[in-house]
Amino acid sequence: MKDTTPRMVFLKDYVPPAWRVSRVELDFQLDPARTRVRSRMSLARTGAGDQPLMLHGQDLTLVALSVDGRPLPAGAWRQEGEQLWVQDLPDRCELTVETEIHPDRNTALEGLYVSGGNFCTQCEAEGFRRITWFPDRPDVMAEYRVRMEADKATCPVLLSNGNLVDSGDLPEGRHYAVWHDPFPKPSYLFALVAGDLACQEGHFVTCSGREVALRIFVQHHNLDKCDHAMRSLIKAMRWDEDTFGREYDLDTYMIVAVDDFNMGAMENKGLNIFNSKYVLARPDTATDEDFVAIESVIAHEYFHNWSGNRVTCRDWFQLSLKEGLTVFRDQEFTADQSLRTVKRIDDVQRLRSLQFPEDTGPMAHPVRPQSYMEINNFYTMTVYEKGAEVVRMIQTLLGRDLFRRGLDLYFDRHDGQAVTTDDFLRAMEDAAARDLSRFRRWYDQAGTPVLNVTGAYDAGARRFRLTVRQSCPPTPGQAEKLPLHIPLAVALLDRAGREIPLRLEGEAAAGGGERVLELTAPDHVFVFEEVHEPPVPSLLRDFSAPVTLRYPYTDEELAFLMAGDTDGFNRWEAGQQYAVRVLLRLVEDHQAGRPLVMEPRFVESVGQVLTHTAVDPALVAEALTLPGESYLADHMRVADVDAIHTARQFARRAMGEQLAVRWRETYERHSATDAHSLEADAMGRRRLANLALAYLVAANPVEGRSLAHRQFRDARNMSETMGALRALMDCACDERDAALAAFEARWKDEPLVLDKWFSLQAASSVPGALQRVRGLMAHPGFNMRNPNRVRALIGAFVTANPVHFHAADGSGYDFLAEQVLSLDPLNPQVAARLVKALSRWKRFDKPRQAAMRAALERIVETSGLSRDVYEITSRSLE
Ligand code: B3K
Ligand code: ZN
Repeated sequence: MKDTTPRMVFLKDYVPPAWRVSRVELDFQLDPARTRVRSRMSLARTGAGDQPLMLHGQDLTLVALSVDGRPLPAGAWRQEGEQLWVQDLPDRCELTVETEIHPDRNTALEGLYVSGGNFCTQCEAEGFRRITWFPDRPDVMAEYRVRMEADKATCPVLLSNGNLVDSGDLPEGRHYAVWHDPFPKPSYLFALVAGDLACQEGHFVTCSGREVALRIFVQHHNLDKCDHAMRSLIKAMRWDEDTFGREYDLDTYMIVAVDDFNMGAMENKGLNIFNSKYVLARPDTATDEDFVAIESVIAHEYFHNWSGNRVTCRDWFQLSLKEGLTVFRDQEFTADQSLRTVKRIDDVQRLRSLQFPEDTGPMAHPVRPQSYMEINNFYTMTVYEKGAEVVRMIQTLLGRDLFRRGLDLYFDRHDGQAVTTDDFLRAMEDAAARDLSRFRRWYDQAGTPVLNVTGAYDAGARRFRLTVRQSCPPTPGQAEKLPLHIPLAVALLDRAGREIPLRLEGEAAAGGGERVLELTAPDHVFVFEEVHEPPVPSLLRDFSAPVTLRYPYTDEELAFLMAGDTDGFNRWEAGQQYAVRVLLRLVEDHQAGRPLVMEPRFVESVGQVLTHTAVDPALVAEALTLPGESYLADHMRVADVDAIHTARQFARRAMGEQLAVRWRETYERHSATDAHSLEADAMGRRRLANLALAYLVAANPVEGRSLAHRQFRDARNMSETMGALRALMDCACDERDAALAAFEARWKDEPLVLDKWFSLQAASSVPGALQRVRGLMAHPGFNMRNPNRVRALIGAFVTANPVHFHAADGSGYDFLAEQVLSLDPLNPQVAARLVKALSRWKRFDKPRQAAMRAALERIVETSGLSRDVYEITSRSLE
């Protein structure tokens, strides 16, 4: 059992390791029920003194312990929970530990476990300690040699990090393989795979002419779904050379897809292990979003080879050092493969709908947290997505060239080391000769900063004054906030929508039309000269900082920006702000019992976007998608999920009805797109056609449904199938039931496809959602031990079905508490993710608050909770 005593780990308590491990030799006798692991570590004391050696271990049966070949006497070591202390060791020695583990009983999916009959591992963050006793911390980097033995019939494939150096047959149907990884690495990057897998081969020639063998391993029946992953990997490798000068370093690069996996994928050196969701795709099984997600995750894990593996983290507080930087890199990669503005919009939407809420909840933490109870709880949107925004701001402040120079210096200076976010910033400062001391606060301060901006035009002096005040709301443990260094990209637009050349007071001549203003103090006033007419400011262009910006635009100004801002991101942003306003007015009307009326000017603005054939279809689709229900809820003092749902549905219907002719034209124009092209343009057309279909269904249920039914029946790929199903999902009708039944019959043996079917139903707003979800838990395709299934069904219900999850009778909350408690003993990581859906209870009305609290209390009072669930639940109740 995992030790569940609450403990806190603090960044301020960091001490370097007292012992180094230069080499490890691991020997695995693989057996699902009982695996023997022998580990021989070459140890050296790092400093003076006689500090004992400390090893981590969890759920291990210790079989033997010896030093330099001699068994350790009983008094020379002691075990306290998950720590083992060895006293009086010579300054240099070889320590051998033998343990026994039970992969087939490992449902937590950390350490060595069995998935689909194959062995695989997951060691980040602290999973290696479930394999053997070891200083399981990222600043202990060692060279690994791994020997494994297994049954040849069930495990013909034996893999580990690095290069294969030996293999052969053994008596009794067993065989062995030996792998050596020449790059010293922390234990969290260790990986082992053994099983019966098929392999797709590819190859890559690096910029210096080295040949790299690429191998993707999957279960045999999935071999026809690997082409896209292979193409994505090759693209990513080329792109990282071209864009950041990063070359791959081993002779092979392997990816293994497994069905049971807690997260998306893992960047183990030379042997990535992936959730099969981010590898497998065929046009009939995967949507365009799936194809894009696969390309991006494959790239992300590949990019970690430099940002994470060659240069790694000193301790887990530095997690964003590798994650924020690597997310930034994968975002840039995707932007280069598609439409940059669309990618930026998608990323900002993700940040605002998932990270901003984190910043206002009980788990709010800085990009570099100062403490944790369970590190697995800190693989968060803040560490990943806000971390990426922080890196992006550095690029904005330094400019692309200096940023690139800074990155080169960082990789060069720290290759082979375990370092900190401060080291990263120092490399940037040194390369660019800039002082980023105030900027550093982004790493230490939690919360989403707010920029209150006002503008005043002085016609006589032809001046425009922009006043900017920054503030940041308090977060748990951080009542007072300091001003941050914020890049604010701005332009001033004249009546014709042109950028006015910018000249700040005191400057000799006007520069270009866009400027990055640097905020460092609580208040700033910027005076622009020679402004010949009252301008409309375009602020925070391309979302130049992860902040909330408030400017008192009129509706007319928003409509103007929506139609013609020269910054593509801000065109979308103006439309969103306008939509939020219109929808919140509808919410108020609904709450006050007034009849709902759609604002004609808004519909007109939307209609104009729809007629703009020159704009990319994907951008049109972005612009015409109304803000989501939870994003709207974040704009209310007390979230009213029912009123929001009603208002949004009303707006969709009104927009559908009033623009029906144009939706119809749009649908017809774009639904004829080449069915198999994965070019950005084709994907954009499909997205827009599906959006048009959804509006047509909202506007005219009878006609719309038959259109959707036809699309479902004639679908040429999964994007068309899902577009039709999504359009039907919120109406209780025969077409919906028939389509769901047909989908299930066709895909019941493809778990990843069936997940879509689970999610659609879990997120549907038609009455009886909870009953359906409960019913689906008994479906033969559902399995509580599989994280993808849990997320597809239970996860989708609690995150994507606000009306039913927040049902006034509290039934959704009771259901979640029940599921968390039954999942926690099996898989704490996944259980802890689910419980977060209850954490922002303060956002709701009193009766819901009480019901959510009661659910949290029921969880926290249960004995034997994992640290993962305990931390989130108890902090939510504070
Ligand atoms: N580094 C892994 C995440 C590990 C999560 C551990 N709970 C995947 C990634 O970010 O690339
Ligand atoms: Zn990552």
